[in-house]
Parts: sequence; structure tokens; C-alpha cells
Amino acid sequence: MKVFSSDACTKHNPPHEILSGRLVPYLESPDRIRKIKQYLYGQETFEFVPVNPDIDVISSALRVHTKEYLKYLETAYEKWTANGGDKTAVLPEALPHFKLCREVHGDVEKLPPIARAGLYCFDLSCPITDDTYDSVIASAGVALSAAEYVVSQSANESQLGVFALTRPPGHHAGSSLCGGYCFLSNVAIAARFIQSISPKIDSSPTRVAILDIDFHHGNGTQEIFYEDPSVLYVSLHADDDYPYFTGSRDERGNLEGEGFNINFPLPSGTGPSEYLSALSLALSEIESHRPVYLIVSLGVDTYCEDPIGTFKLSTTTYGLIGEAIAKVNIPTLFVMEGGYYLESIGQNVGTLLKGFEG
Ligand code: Q9C
Ligand code: ZN
Repeated sequence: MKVFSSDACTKHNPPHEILSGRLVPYLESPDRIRKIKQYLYGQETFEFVPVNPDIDVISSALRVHTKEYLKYLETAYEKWTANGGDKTAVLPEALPHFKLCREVHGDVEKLPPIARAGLYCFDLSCPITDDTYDSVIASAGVALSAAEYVVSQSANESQLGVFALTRPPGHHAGSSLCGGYCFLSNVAIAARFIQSISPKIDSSPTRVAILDIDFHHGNGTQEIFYEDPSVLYVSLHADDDYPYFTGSRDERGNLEGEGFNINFPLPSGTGPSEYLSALSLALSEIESHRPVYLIVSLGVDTYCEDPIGTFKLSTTTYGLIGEAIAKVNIPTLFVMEGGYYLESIGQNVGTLLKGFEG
């Protein structure tokens, strides 16, 4: 299996975050990628490939994110420090909560950097450092390069699977919102890119399905495709955990997109057998959509030892998850999301991908 990666993904490295009320070392660390690489290097089935530098990441990101949000990510740190903000990172102090204001009045460009930080962020886990922008663009670039490869090979190879070893992750990022360690929606950017380069059938957009198996609900991916029937979003996640306010079964999509957003909230403590049963239901929903491509938001924070997850999956379970996904028999792009238990992150990711390869 081809593995796309970029060294620039390890640049973003904020020293801390606020987690459950405590200032703690940043959990979404560059070591996550290093550990996964180290494991995959030791397995002969994985072949590392660099990104395609000719892909225009910004134009691709603009299919998903607003221009003002991308500009914000690019300039936030510089404007923050120029305005006396702490050199460590940009972090919001006040957020435009819906009980505070119904809308943000006036020219948002004129707001001081600390106020602007609150406009584009929904929690305190996305510090923006001097390196953040380079890393998030690189991260999207990895997903795009892997997506391009999937489309180019889809006619030649059956059981095609490709892995985008990205970081920062993406599934919590909305069209103009960061949160949950996510800044750009790598998976959504890849999905729109696939639709832009693959031949249309009857002039309708290419059907894509996104399977999100990260422990957390992918609120960002859901938001982006909520009214779009061409991209099915299916998520398995903890029902009583972060991001707390999204991910219920009632969230089924809107307008044309109604029925094309399917959430499987699972209880805390979910173990291998309950997880695999839910996965099989999720995969039948995906098969009914008859997608031309499948994108997997691959998080391994469902692992029993994960420091922020509460599920009880074992390394063996990941092999079975990979096998189950392969049975759908659609060209598949795996994109890295969460997973924070460094000792096993590589083995869990590698076991899933090997399970897919069979
Ligand atoms: N007590 C991803 O896995 N903080 N993001 C959680 C839990 C943020 C997770 C606090 C977790 C974000 C991609
Ligand atoms: Zn997660």
C-alpha cells in the first residue's frame, strides 16, 4: 500500500492545551506521525511516497473553506504577536456564543486579533503557532496527493487502498471553524478534489462516501456535507463525549442532503463485538449509497488504552475493521485523524491497513 506523507506535517507543535480544565502537554503531538511511520517502515507492504508538489492546495481548500477563514489561518499568528499577544500561540479568550449574540456585527477584519481568534474556533485545543499554517496546508496536501493517486489507479487495481499519513487531523474543522486539534478538513478537501477530477456520470457529481471511525464525532465533516446528497457521511463515535453537542442519530442531513448523514453514537465502554456490529450496519448504509470512492477518517482513539477515548478496542480489532472495510470493494482513501496512545498507535494503524489488504 502506498503511504503519502510530508515532513512539514510535524512542524505544528504547540506546547500545551487546556484539557478537562488542566493545562497539559499538547496531546496531538508530532510524535504521533513519527510513531506511525516507524511502525509502517518495518512492514514491507507499505511504500512511502512524497506529495505531488503540483497540486494547488489553496484552490482545493477553497472548495470547502471560506476565503476569510484561510486568510485568518495564514495571518493569525503574525497579527497576534504584532498586537502584543503571547509568542507561544494564538488562543481565543471569548467566543461568539449563541446566547451572547445572534450575529457578529461590523467588519470582522477590524476586530483585534484576540477577538478574531474567537470567531473561527469552537474550543481551546487549537493553538495557532508560527508553524501551524505550513503544517495544515501540508496536511491537506498529503490527503490531496493520496486522493489523486486513488483516482488515477482506480481503474487498474481492484481492492485499491491508499493511506494519507496526515497531521494535524481534520474532521472537527468546519467551513470556517477550527477545533479539536483540526484546522482544515482534509477529508472534505479530498472528497471535493476527487469530484473535481473524476468523470461525471449523467452530469451529476461523483458519489463519495465518508466513513468516520475516529472515537469522536466528525462535526466538521458533517457540517460541510450536511445538505449534499453526493457525499454520504457515516460516523461511529462515542455518544457522550467530545464535541458533546453534535453526533446524535437525529442529525440526518438537510434539504437535498436529508438521509445522507448517518450517525452511530455508541456508549462509553464499547468493546470489539458491539463496535464490529455497528460497523457492519454502517458499511451496509455505505453500500446502499453505491459510492464510486470511499474515504475513511481513520482515528485509532477507539483503542482501549487511549488517554482520551473510552472504547475498548484491541489491536486485533483493527485488523477486523480493515477486513470489513475491504469487503465493500470500493477504491478507498484512508486519511489519518486521531489516536493518542503513542506506544500502540503505529501498530493499530498498520494492523487496520494490513487487514484491508488481506
Ligand atoms: N475530555 C481528534 O481526535 N479535547 N480530536 C477533548 C476530552 C479535544 C480530539 C477533551 C479532543 C479532540 C481528531
Ligand atoms: Zn478523535
